[in-house]
Amino acid sequence: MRFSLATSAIALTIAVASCAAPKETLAETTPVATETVAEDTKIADAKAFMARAESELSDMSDEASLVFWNQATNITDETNAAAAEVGARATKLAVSLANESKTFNIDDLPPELARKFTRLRAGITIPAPSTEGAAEELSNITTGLDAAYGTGTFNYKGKDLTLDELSTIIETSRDPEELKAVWEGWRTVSPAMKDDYARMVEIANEGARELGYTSLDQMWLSNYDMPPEEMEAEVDRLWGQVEPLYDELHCYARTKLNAQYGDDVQPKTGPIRADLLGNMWAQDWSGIYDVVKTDTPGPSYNLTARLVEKGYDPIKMVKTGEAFFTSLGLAPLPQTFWERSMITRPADREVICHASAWDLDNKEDVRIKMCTEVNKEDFDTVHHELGHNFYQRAYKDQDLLYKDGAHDGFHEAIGDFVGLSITPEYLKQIGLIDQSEMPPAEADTALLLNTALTKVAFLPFALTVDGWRWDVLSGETAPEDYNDAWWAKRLELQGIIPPGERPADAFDPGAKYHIPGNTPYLRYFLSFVMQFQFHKAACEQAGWEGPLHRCSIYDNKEVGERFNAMMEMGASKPWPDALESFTGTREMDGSAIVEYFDPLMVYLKEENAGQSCGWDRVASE
Ligand code: X8Z
Ligand code: ZN
Repeated sequence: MRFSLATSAIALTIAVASCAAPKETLAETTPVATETVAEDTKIADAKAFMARAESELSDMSDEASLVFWNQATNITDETNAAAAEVGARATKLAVSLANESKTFNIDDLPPELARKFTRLRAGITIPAPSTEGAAEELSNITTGLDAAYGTGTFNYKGKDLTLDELSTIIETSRDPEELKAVWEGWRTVSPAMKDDYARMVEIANEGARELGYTSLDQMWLSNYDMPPEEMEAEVDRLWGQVEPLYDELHCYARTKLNAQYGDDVQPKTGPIRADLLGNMWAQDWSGIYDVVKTDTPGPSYNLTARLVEKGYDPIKMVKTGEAFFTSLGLAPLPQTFWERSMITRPADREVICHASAWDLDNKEDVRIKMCTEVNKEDFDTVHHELGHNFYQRAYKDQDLLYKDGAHDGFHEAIGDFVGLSITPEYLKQIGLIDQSEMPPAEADTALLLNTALTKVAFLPFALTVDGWRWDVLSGETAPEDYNDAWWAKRLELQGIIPPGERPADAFDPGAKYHIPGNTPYLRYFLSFVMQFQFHKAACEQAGWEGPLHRCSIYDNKEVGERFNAMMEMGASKPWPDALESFTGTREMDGSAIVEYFDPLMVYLKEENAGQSCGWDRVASE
């Protein structure tokens, strides 16, 4: 139904997830005998309404998906206008159906049907109110924000550089002046978005209120089969489990950066300078592996170099990703995937390069859109995106409103879970490294550090993005405080600061795709926790007894079967049911990621001994 990474115009995202209502509203009611006929009529009416709603939404989705695809893979005034037009119609349809659905009392319906009603009401990512012109204004804004991000460039040393080019500098340069210039440069793209963003928040909140939510953040948080406040408490609980790991990594990285750059650039104490972490948003620190690497021996090969040496091109990377999924017993991707996907950046037009996976017809027209380069990061991203496509394919026979992840974190976790099986043993099996290059056990710390720079460093970033956004959507943060609130969250959760004073008109959140693109971000936090839970469960199913980071489920059909059974459920059942079917537990749990990194944790604690770890979580003025 929706795209796994919804581009902004997809206000259509009707199907996104689960119950807005507290659980008891879903409880089965036993009709009293005398009321049976009336009850039966009510249920029959509700069924008829839902059948019509799903059919209309399906037609709209087919039409809109193609228009959005055409815009994302060829940004022009015409494709923007077409996307804005269909986006407005899609929002109107979704909102009017959600409002119409209120004439039915969910308490009167059997659970299977009730679930569809709650999904219909809570699942619109950016709702408009039914006021004349509101959906059009909203859709123009979201399309414009998306395009502004997608076409953004910064002129550095006389050349207009795209985000990929600027990102490469952030990853590879070790000159703090250059890093600062490029980091600040990319953030010149977003001040122009700020007023539109504030207006969008206003309209979308009116939309959320009309649908019965106090504000849009509450509506987003209503998609997890529990009341929003319980879900927020769940997030806090999970963060509590993994935060100690992040704190040690932060401390360790800061020491190494201090050794690299000196006290003037990166002091030994306090927060870390955001532009030194090897990534435009400091969300993935693996770019500075060479700066922070352990004193212990690491693997002798470098996966990026190895992919290049072995003659991989972007298509071969995607084929290799597909082969992993088929090794689990899943059917290969359809021929149309190869004909219709955008796998590299086209030279002749502007596109939205941020990777995404699409399902154009809710049946088999699955595609990815990536500007793939031959490196380790994109090898991982290929698996991530294919995870979305294989999930979409697995639930294609569900009813429209159940064609979705069990919750959005599941959708994000599928491909990454598979990616955790890209172990040295697996690389050997597919011929990327030789037996002689298999890293010995003593290389584990280095291997784990490399993975932690991607997986652990990310966790507080994900919380920053939606922590900031929830406060914006709830009205707690006013437009004039957008940027300060952003940096307050960055400091509190990630322990990072900008490389210099931020200009008065800065709108730094807008320089991250998912803000102008309106993709909720909590999903990635959940995914980064749950993918380790999936991995641990799968390794147990496979009878693996060694350390988790050495386990690969490649070629394991038994695991594949159980995995597919979970995926086939789509969103048809509350997510704990899906989780239980694959892992045997009904709770999200950070203990698997903690166990995975345990040997690294021991090392980091030793290395950090004597350092004054941590930072003041609130800025001192
Ligand atoms: O946006 C993505 C995917 C598409 S759903 C490439 N990710 C987040 C990001 O890039 O910020 C994957 C990890 C986090
Ligand atoms: Zn994704």
